[in-house]
Amino acid sequence: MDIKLIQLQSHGDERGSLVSLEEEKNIPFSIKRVYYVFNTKDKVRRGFHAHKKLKQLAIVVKGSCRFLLDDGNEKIEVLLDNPAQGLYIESFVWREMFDFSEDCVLMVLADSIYDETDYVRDYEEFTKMVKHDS
Ligand code: T46
Repeated sequence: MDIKLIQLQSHGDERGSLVSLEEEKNIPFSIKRVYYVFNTKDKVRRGFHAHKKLKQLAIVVKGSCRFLLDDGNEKIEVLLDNPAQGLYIESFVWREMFDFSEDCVLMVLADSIYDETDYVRDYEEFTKMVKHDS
């Protein structure tokens, strides 16, 4: 599986750093929704689903967390700990997020508004769908 980590240009000077996110420029889609996960409790694991259509870019703007990405053939863990780096997650990739630092703020840009029918929350169903697809 190809893990796409997008390097975002950080404009730094003596005042600090700034990262800009622009749709169809450094973000490879039109941004329809932004959400963020924070205040995560110790040892919590989130996600446990794939999306049928949704494409997203995950950026840890503070702290760190890990993603497990699984395309049905391969499972890869990715550490996100850099606010100038985005993890691109395409459709039909099972994801779990874990090892959140106490201060973690995980921001996600999405190419569509929230739609519960786009979620595949059953792992068996997910593996059948990706095997059927390939
Ligand atoms: C994903 C990973 C990385 C909304 O009402 N609107 C929204 O835009 C979202 C994302 C969620 N919700 C509601 C649905 C649930 O009642 O917020 C609650 C928590 O959502 P969920 O359990 O899906 O959260 P995670 O952290 O397991 O997954 C989220 C995204 O849902 C998902 O698309 O890829 O982050």
